[in-house]
Amino acid sequence: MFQEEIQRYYEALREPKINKIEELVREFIEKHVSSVVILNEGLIGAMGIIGQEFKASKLWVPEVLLAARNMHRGIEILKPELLKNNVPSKGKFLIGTVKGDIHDIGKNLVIMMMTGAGYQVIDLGIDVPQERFLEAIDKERPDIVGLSALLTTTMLEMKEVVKSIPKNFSSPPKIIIGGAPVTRKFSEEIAADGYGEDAIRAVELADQLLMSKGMI
Ligand code: B1M
Repeated sequence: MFQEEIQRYYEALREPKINKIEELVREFIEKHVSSVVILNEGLIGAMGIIGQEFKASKLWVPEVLLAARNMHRGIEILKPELLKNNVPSKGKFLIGTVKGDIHDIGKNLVIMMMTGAGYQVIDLGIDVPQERFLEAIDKERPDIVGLSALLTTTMLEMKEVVKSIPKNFSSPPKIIIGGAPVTRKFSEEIAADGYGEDAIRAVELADQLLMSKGMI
């Protein structure tokens, strides 16, 4: 995508009127731009600029909240395009954003991609404490558990959840983690089963883990 096009996504994310982002995403779908390009370069690219401006205190929380609302709407419009290659159910995937963290755009993208790839998804939402993960794992018996975190502080909460799961279950699910501050190194340090750099890699990783269990 050209810089001017990313700029249009940026402007649409900043716009109080929600129809701007709706029109822009539809325009690009009609122009046959790949849905993955619209997502990664348009929407996520523009949100990256918002993030830099937020960090530099050029934007404030209400403006970022507005961008998040618009981003959710843009993703909603893109969803049918991203889910076009629907396949039969592969396994159960339980996911949540960890305690203390309310960021959910990335988590929702992971959910969308996992659903599209044929996983049955249980979404625990945001700000999910360790006990809630354990209760839900006990009840739902997922094949894979996903943890998302966007803050360097809440990343540490992932460690606690990862530590507690094998202690509580004789046949524990595989655990994958992700979110902007998370790295492969960190996932190794806390003994998670894998790290998904983005939503598409999260699906690849889940497939690999289920394959290693002989499930797909
Ligand atoms: Co927040 N925020 N925020 N924020 N916010 C960040 C994360 C920050 C980097 C901004 C900055 O300073 N540059 C910064 C964190 C700094 C740090 O810890 N290092 C920050 C801060 C400081 C805060 C507050 C503390 C601000 C304040 O109140 N003073 C506060 C914290 C609230 C809390 O959680 N307790 C806060 C609040 C908010 C809003 C509510 C305003 C809003 C969130 C709205 C919402 O999510 N519904 C918000 C937003 C929107 C952002 C930025 C601008 C954008 C995040 C985003 O949605 N990105 C963000 C800056 C940035 O990241 N550039 C920022 C797009 C999204 C698609 O990417 O979530 O990374 P991401 O998901 C990716 C991958 O990471 C991956 O897949 C996705 C892409 O395919 N992924 C996974 C994610 N989860 C995965 C799980 C997996 C696998 C892959 O497996 C399970």
